[in-house]
Amino acid sequence: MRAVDISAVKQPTRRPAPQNDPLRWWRESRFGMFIHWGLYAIPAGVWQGQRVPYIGEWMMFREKIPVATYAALAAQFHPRHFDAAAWVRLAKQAGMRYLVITAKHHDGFAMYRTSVNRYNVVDATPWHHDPMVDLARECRRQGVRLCFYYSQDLDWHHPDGAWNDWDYPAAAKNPARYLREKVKPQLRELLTRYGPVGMIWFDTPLTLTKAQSASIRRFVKKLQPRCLVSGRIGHGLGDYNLPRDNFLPPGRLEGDWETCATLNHTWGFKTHDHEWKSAENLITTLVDLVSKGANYLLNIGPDADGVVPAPSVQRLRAVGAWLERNGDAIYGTSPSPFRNEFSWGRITTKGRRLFLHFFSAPPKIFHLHGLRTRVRTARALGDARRAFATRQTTDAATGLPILAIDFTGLRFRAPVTVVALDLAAAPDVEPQPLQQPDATVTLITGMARLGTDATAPTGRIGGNGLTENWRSTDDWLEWDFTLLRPGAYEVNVVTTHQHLEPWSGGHTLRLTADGQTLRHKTTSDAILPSLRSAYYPQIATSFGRFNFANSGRHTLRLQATRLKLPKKNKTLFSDGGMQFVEIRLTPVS
Ligand code: FHN
Repeated sequence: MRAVDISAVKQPTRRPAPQNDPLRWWRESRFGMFIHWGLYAIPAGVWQGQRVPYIGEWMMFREKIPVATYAALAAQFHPRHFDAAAWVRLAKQAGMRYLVITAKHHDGFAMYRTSVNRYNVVDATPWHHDPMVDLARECRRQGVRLCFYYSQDLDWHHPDGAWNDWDYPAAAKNPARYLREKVKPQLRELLTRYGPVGMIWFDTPLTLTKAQSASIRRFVKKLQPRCLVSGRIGHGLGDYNLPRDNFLPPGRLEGDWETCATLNHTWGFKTHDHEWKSAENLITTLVDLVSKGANYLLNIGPDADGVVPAPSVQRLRAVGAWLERNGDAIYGTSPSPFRNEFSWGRITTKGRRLFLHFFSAPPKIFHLHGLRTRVRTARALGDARRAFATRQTTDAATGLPILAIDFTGLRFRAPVTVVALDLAAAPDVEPQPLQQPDATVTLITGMARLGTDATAPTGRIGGNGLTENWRSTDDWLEWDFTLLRPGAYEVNVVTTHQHLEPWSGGHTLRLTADGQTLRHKTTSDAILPSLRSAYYPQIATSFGRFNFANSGRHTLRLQATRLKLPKKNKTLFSDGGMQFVEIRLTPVS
């Protein structure tokens, strides 16, 4: 199956920060609504009586539907229940601060009035109506930023757009003409007819050159200088980064990120996709992403009548109810000062405030390792009357600062209870991996030193927190970490893969620490029960045990001695190298 390679997209690395930064509203928002709505909502995943696998909006491509046949769907598009005010209200109720709607998806059909051709919702449907006018008005009225999704490369309707080779011979395609005749004129319409646009959410850059992507970016900025450009403009030219769809990173990311995600599995409406993520899952995912420095752009796929599926509405309202109480720990926050996740939950910060997000009831005496800043008070969010007693000490053997909070009387409210710590200064933490109060140590890729036995490494530590292009046995990753308890530790290595790709295991890895060596092949021994595993299974391989005789600083190195790389160097979803995530050390009883 051909699918979309987002991993190949080079991402921007710069982080602009001036007061007047156009990214400011986006950083403060943290949570947005994605809407996939188009002609694909009519077949809704069923073509000629057959359920078509894969995401609904890819129907035309999957079935290689001729342009004329697909275009005929437009005659059926008459969404009697479309209600822009209700859609925007739903975004507000969910606590979402911006809205990104498909103005043109890969099928090439414009969901707004365009003068470029008649293949649009006003000219080609019996509805004869431009929903973007209503949405722009409602977004303005209700205080939500309006943004447009635009597929700038894949276009299965235009003869020069990418990836329709069943109607148009690939060799005859002229992408420059497609940009000139369709993309730019349509962007001009979007950026001049609907008032200020928060962002153009470009998607799936696969064939355009860097110069072409740059010219699209310039075009947008000339028309609306403050309009953002999503990372999927390609070639590192976006204003912020996007990982692959539904991706949750293993730890905090550097720079500005946004994960876009589905509520079930499809983006465009499908009648038979009923696997809805629970409200608990959505809330913890929001917390997880924000704590790691990423926005959460969560999708709804209204049906062809304009109705948002009831399970989506119900779940979004539940997220909104949680945000109503806990929004202070999400909006306008910065990511956790610690790079790693915690088994108990996540952390966000705002100035001198640290928010502890508990995913389950904390123990009566809760410990946090590595916070150097003095804590003044600890209070549950939404219940400021009770202050919890805190005590800060230093571990004599390692010098590690340890905070203890007495949570007697804390009422845990599922799925996430937030406790705010007011600090004497902005949080300052130990930067290296630390043994956690539950005695585990996790060594994530993002906290490693990259080195090589060759002159320069072939592999990289990717911006998304996984290894990239890991295809050399010369390269290694190394961590210094602090251990409080000497003893024997089980060692698990975690690798991953994209859900539509097979896992590539069978690499032989060597781990060395304290003069000991463990060598093993990556085998799928267990899939970690992690939020991350839903789309990117976190595959753990047991490597055996290390014995650490002393507490204090230790160093562990990982190096491949044999990599089992796929014959095809690059696949659509990965660069073909080993996708390493982390090493977990767990004390033996
Ligand atoms: O191919 C598209 C897909 O249909 C959907 O729009 C998602 C949303 O991020 N983007 C592409 C796949 O990554």
